[in-house]
Amino acid sequence: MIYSNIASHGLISMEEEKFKPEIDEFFLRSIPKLEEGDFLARIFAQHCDLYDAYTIKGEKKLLHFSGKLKKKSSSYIMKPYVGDWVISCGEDSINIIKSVLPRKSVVKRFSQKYGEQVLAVNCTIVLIVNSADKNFSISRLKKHVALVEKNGLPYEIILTKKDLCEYPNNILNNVEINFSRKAFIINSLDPSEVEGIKPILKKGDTSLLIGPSGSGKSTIINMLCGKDIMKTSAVREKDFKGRHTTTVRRIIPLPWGHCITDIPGIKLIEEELPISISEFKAIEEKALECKFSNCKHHTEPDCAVKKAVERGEISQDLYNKWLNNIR
Ligand SMILES: Nc1nc2c(ncn2[C@@H]2O[C@H](COP(=O)(O)OP(=O)(O)OP(=O)(O)O)[C@@H](O)[C@H]2O)c(=O)[nH]1
Ligand SMILES: [Mg+2]
Ligand SMILES: [Zn+2]
Repeated sequence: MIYSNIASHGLISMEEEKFKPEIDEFFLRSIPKLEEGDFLARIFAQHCDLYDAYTIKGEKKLLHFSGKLKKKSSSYIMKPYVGDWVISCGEDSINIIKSVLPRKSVVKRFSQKYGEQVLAVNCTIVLIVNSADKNFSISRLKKHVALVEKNGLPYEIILTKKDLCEYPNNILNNVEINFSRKAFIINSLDPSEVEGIKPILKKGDTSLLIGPSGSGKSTIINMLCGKDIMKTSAVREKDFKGRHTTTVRRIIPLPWGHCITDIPGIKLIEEELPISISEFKAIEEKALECKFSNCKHHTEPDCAVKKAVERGEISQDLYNKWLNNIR
């Protein structure tokens, strides 16, 4: 039963190289006393109740987390996620997850529609990937930033598809001003440009890529690895939307000892946001058309926002509120 699952989901691929996950002090401190046959492993991929993991010695194992075991167990066992360190035991083919070590961090989303959803655990940095082509939307990027800030993790913004962008510097300036931080803009199909983000992917750390489907998350990983590890596919021509190509969460170890987590694209909804962000959406979208990327929509010439207020497309009340709150 388990074997047919492995084959159909392709979780274990034997040609993969050995990889020794690095464990730090934080996790070492919380390891319980191990029994005969127990081993420590980090989860690298998940499909339902089956997990790919690397042991501390660098062996690849398939782990099983059974609901039955969870019920039978006297103590509560947390459901494991990609990124978790677990204590496991068993024969070569079927290993059972006995416990999950306390986590350093959790990235989760919460909405009425989906409830609480864990995206990844034990990440040290999040890379927010949004494409800067026709599909770019500052309010969408704000949603991703808000989600990461809510989870309290450090992050970097990476804008992709620079090659499909008429004025890449304008978008970059706009983003850097809006978020008061430096951002990256790259053509992810060009290895020398992807090289530019390597310094933020430090040895021993684990990063998480989040962004809409089709923004190029898996493409970046393939470039960093120098080979096609993750499947990618073109966005739909009619609306530039992605096709949800990545369906399984997975950590990919990079050659210099950094772990990068790829997850399916996420679509964030308004209710996940602080009100201040969704409320001024109309102004922020319009601001992309202003002559100056650092336009404050006040006294600057050729300001698209002021023009929209004059035409009645943006209400005077909202504009006044924006001037008082944001500027
Ligand atoms: N021209 C251009 N195309 C890119 C760039 N980055 C990614 N693409 C293309 O965009 C498409 C989507 O890329 P993926 O890497 O599959 O996107 P993803 O974010 O992993 O999408 P999901 O797995 O669906 O969440 C692919 O056809 C890529 O070749 C870029 O910088 N420039
Ligand atoms: Mg993908
Ligand atoms: Zn303006």
